Amino acid sequence: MMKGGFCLVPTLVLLILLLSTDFFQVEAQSCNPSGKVRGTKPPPGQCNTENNSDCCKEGKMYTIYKCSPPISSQTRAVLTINSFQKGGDGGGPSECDNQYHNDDTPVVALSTGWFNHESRCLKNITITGNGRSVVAMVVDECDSTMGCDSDHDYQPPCPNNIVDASKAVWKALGVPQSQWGGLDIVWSDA
Ligand SMILES: *[C@@H]1O[C@H](CO)[C@@H](O)[C@H](O)[C@H]1NC(C)=O
Ligand SMILES: CC(=O)N[C@H]1CO[C@H](CO)[C@@H](O)[C@@H]1O
Repeated sequence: MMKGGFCLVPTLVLLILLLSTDFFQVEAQSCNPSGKVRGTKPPPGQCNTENNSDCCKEGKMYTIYKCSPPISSQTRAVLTINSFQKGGDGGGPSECDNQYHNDDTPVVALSTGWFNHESRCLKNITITGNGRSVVAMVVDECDSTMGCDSDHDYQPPCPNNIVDASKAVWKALGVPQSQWGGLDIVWSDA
């Protein structure tokens, strides 16, 4: 009896290992998660919920990434909204220049993989969505590798396919204000 029981466990472990190895081989060309962070409850006064910013939920696990999907001439992404002004929901000043930016200027933050260690800092990208295009400057990183801490205003880690844009970008694309928040777009280096 006991012998059979002992045998079953290693067999299952082996099976799971084989299955997960297969899975990672199939997914190898794309971008895999690098882990998870556990949400902590924002302290009072933290996490600016202006324009429906997401706040971390205590105990919830959030997936983190060090990479983003491969870049093409028309890279698909999700456009989100952020304030780059002092006191806005973007937390501290922008990583590229340590400055705040007026939300009436077209500026964006890119997910960590696309931000690519500041290599796109202060460069322009062309964003196409809603049938229009706009040129915007990259000023910040939308951090996919961490979140749910004071540096990130207790917001969850960024997904790895985000162009996080000031309201000027949304205006330029002609998206009605009631729909600002999540839009499928494509972007390319300008
Ligand atoms: C980016 O675009 C802005 C306005 O469209 C322009 O003033 C600026 O010179 C551009 N920057 C680069 C690096 O091309
Ligand atoms: C992030 C952002 O664009 N914030 C806006 C939220 O909504 C108010 C009211 O419409 C605007 O004044 C903020 O600029």
